[in-house]
Amino acid sequence: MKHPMRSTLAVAWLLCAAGAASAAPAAGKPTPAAPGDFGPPRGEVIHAILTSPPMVPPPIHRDHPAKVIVELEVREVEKEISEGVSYTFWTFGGTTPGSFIRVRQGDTVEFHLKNHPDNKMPHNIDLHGVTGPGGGAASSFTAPGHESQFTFKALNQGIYVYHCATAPVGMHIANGMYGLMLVEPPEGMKPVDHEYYVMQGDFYTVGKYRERGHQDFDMQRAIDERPTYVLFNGSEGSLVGEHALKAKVGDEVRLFVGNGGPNLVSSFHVIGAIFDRVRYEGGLHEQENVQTTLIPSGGAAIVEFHVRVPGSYVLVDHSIFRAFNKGALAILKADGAEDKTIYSGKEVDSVYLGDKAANLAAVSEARAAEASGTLTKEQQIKAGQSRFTGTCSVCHQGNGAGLAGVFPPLAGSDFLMADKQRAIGIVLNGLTGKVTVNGSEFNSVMPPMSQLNDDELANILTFVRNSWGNSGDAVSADEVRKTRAATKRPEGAAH
Ligand code: HEC
Ligand SMILES: [Cu+2]
Repeated sequence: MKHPMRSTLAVAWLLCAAGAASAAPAAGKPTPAAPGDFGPPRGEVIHAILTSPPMVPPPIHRDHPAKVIVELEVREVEKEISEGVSYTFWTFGGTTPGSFIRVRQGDTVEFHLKNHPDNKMPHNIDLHGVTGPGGGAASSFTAPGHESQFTFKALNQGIYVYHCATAPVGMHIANGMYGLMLVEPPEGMKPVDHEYYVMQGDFYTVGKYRERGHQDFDMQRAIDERPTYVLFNGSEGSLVGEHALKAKVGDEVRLFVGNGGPNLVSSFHVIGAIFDRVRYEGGLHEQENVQTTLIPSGGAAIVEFHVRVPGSYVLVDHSIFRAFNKGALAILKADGAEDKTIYSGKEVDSVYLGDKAANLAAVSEARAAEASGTLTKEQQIKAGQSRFTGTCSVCHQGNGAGLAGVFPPLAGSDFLMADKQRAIGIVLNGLTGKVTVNGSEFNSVMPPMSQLNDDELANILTFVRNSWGNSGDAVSADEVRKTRAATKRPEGAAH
């Protein structure tokens, strides 16, 4: 793991906070009463329930302001950011985004920030829902093995981001140190069928997208704002497959959607749904019938919609390369009866899910086998099949038959089987101009697929060369690597 310059830790941010504090109010002018100050806390002291994403703590049914104790522990943990790719996340509560905090407007919150003794870095917290310099940052600087405490009154209702603000601030946020705090209005929120917690973040690794193994944080990429990953809930797999959000037809769903950044603004969209209501920027105003809502870095929104037709709804950042090439994609799976009067049917999977719809177990198995030097052709075929879906199948079709006059067949293709080296080159670099496959001529364009990693491409071609009547030897990642290295590309287009 890389270490930041320890000597400058926290200095920049603390200076900032001190500057704000020294701006004294005009002498003699009384401070107007705060809107959400309902007096001193009453009743029993409450220990806040914190939840890991995508869960949200239960609604608060309380008619008075209380003293609420929040205990949040910072943990530096190694986790999977993508299949076969690990990353050292710095977290509030063990997850990225951090634990969800839910309090009532007017509550007095006694905040305890603990920094686990095994951690390497000091941390603190800036809660956007706090009124006061630094949002708590200046009072919560905590070394590993220590605990800080401060108290604030939750004056304003709304959905608020919190994040670490220890220098280098950008690095702490990029490593996953952000989360949401909901300050409920005194009367509570309208009940809905499901509440979920989703938060976007951008990540910067030394290796490229889906490059295997442990990946370090890349400071220069972060400064240049060129993320390797843009993710919901800190991992490509966090909200797909068995981890997809769930609902039933007829349900009303409320999503608390945050954006931790550190750099990007999110164009948050759910494919196939229209938001009935959006509390944009987390404020009090509502907009209705929204297709895409903008969520600033360090901001949040509350979106609500009804699920009326069963199937997969895809949550994306509609800056769409982020969804398909950097991971900003999550699924809400709705079960229930079809309503053909609203929508005639046909699953969205093949169009929008791409390889996220596939079972990744075969991919993990192949990766593990490759690492231990025991990879078999059968394992490559299975893993290749998962990646073929949504990558090649859009044109060559799921059964490899192609489309007469438009996309040549891969099934039983004499052209494909004649030259393995050429086939690797076609996938890496694309193909244009006349080709004759099984006696039929095609004259079209296949785009380059150089975004695929060496082993992904090797597995796909091994699958294709051993399916639908084809039979050939395996394609190795090494063969792909050599072909890639031998290809000249324009400056800046190097994959
Ligand atoms: C956007 C559509 C599209 C996608 C996606 C696509 N191809 Fe192609 N592919 C084509 C077209 C069109 C041609 C013929 C190009 C020409 O006419 O010069 C072709 C040709 C080929 C050929 C040589 C001809 C043959 O049928 O044997 C191979 C091999 C091939 N593609 C493999 C793949 C593989 C593997 C993938 C996925 C990694 C893939 N293609 C993804 C459109 C596509
Ligand atoms: Cu931190």
